Amino acid sequence: MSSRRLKYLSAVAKSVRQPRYDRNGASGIVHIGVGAFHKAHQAVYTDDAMEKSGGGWMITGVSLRSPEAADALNPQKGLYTLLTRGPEGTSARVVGSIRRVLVAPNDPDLPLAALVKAETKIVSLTITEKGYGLDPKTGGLDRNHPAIAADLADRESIQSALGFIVSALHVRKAAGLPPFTVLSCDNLPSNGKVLRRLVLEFAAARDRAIVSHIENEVSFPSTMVDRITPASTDKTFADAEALIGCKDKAAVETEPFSQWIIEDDFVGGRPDWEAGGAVFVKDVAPYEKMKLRMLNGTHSMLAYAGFIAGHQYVRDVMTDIALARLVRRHIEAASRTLDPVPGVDLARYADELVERFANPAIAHQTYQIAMDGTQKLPQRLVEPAIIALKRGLPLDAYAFAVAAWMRYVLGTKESGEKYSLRDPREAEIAKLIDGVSDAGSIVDRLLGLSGLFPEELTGSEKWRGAVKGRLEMMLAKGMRAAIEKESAGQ
Ligand code: CS2
Repeated sequence: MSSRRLKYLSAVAKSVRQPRYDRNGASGIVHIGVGAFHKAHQAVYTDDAMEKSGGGWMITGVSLRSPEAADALNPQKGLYTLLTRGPEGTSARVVGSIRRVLVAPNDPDLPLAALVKAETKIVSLTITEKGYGLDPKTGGLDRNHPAIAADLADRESIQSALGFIVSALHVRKAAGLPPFTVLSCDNLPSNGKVLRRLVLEFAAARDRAIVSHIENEVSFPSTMVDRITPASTDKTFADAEALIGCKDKAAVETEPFSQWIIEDDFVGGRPDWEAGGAVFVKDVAPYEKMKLRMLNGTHSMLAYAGFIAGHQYVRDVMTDIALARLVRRHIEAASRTLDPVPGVDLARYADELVERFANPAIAHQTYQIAMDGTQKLPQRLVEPAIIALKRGLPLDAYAFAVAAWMRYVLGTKESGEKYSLRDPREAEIAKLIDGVSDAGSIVDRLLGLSGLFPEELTGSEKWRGAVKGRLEMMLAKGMRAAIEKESAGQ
């Protein structure tokens, strides 16, 4: 194909949905972490909001590390294609809500300048679990987090998301400008409350004068975000070009389902995100727990077991009859740890999850989901396992999932091929299990990984035995046999 690169809407095929609102208006949002998920989720809701109710909410993106998003989006004036892939085919639309992306390591003054502009009303984040610097042991700030440690050691340094937020709030206050709302869009429980706590602790350590201002004037609504979004591939770019008629190096692909539940607590106003289907509630917690335990917990289980069993994609897992049965079991076990979720029929939600995982048009890698396990396990598997233990519910689903994680962190496939865990605690884990090969010792050592498994679990013989038995099977007979055995027990 010899089409031109996406830059002007005039070059986009007329049949493709594209923004008609004024893209030159104010940028009410600064978003930190412009990855595929943001482009398939919040940016789309914002596109819908501006389409329906007008502008002023253009997004200025900030990348804390990689220039990749800026390199793809900036030459396209922020425009990109969203491909929605369902069993019935792929559709495309061009999203216009992102104006440009600033790369913090190139010049931290630029993101800071965007954050302190009067027109900035919301600072939102998708920086993944590990970006927050949450110490799992204390629930407070991890002062060894590299970017946070750098920012705390030197007041001139701004490397972490917390550093940008606190510095910007300080400058705004000094200039007599109102603060902004800080909106976490990551898969952490009570993400707004956690972020508030971390911001306050960071501010107390670096800039005490700003603490009471943050306490009294800044809001941190919690949100539940959901849309399965695999990393873009060459096929994403090729399909986008075929559908819109321009080359697009920033295209993303996603599933038809999308959900966003938000606490309505915005200090400087917000876009009409309801236009895209966002739901505003008083308390997001029940929805977050539902999603983290039923969707993400099952995702983690199927990613570890599936990866070791040789499944590259989630959709392959779902055609493996025995493993698909364990997916069902996990979803149902997780649902039994929940209190009622207002307006949600959990049985229907469970059916929908199975359908979403099985979507044959989405190539979602098990290896992608497997990354950062130490950051994901607490809210996805550990919390519901503790509830199950307390309530006398079966532990099988969680014990199998955690055993699969323990098998995964050995870092070697059954063929002997090595892989990287892509986990911030990878080196620590390798050291911890160095030289041990029997299931009992591996379980003991990994259960002792600081901060990950609380006393309720490490002190339970029942839990330890349930995990050990499964890991033993995985090591002695292989993951396939372990899956078959587990599934036959159902
Ligand atoms: C996945 C999530 O990579 C992962 O850990 O479980 O990214 C999942 O796809 C999203 O939370 C779905 O909303």
